[in-house]
Amino acid sequence: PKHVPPIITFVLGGPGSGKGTQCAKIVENFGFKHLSAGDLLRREMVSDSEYGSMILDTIKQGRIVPSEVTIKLILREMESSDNHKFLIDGFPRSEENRIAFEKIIGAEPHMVLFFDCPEEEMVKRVLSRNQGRIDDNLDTMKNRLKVFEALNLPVINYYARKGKLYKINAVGTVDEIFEQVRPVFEACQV
Ligand code: UP5
Ligand code: MG
Repeated sequence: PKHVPPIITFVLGGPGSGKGTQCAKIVENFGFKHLSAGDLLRREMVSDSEYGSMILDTIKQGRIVPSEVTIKLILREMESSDNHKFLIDGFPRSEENRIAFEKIIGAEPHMVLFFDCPEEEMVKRVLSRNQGRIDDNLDTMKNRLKVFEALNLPVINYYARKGKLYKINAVGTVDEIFEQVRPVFEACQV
């Protein structure tokens, strides 16, 4: 029901750190609604949207789409969902994203997961994914890593200072990593 305040978990980590893969397992086990900001942008890009070409150019360069566009897509999904527990994957990517979102929602996330993965492992995963993503090439990947470090790490540090950050070692098999994620959700009473 709409009157229940949303429970929001942000899922952060570098490009190819395994956010999407782990979110699928969290959904299976803990019944959240998964919203990948990147997936929402890619879907908007191929729809007839006025933002289509801007999103394409931005993703190709590994840069960040303006907050108002991404937030609009996320809010649309939250409002049309009958779930009130949301995993927001790959957002906020910058302090500007974070501040804009928290202002609109009027609340902070309950917790923030951070998948910590070495760069060389992320590069290896992204370049071997082979799903036709326009940003899965070495040139764009270099930029995605730079943008992650410069703009997303400050968000991660912000939530660490607030005591909301759960850092997960993102190296290992999918199941090994999920065994670090599971207790975080088991301990959180929502
Ligand atoms: N894989 C997963 N786990 C593995 C493991 N434990 N061992 C070995 N392999 C593993 O995984 C990546 C690949 O690795 C897959 O092939 C997987 O099978 C394998 P995945 O789960 O997809 O990782 P994820 O972290 O989700 O990687 P993704 O590439 O989606 O991360 P990005 O953050 O780069 O991509 P996103 O889709 O979030 O954003 C794309 C672009 O959209 C951004 O660069 C930006 O331009 C734009 N964007 C915005 O502008 N604003 C936003 O808010 C969001 C996105
Ligand atoms: Mg993803």
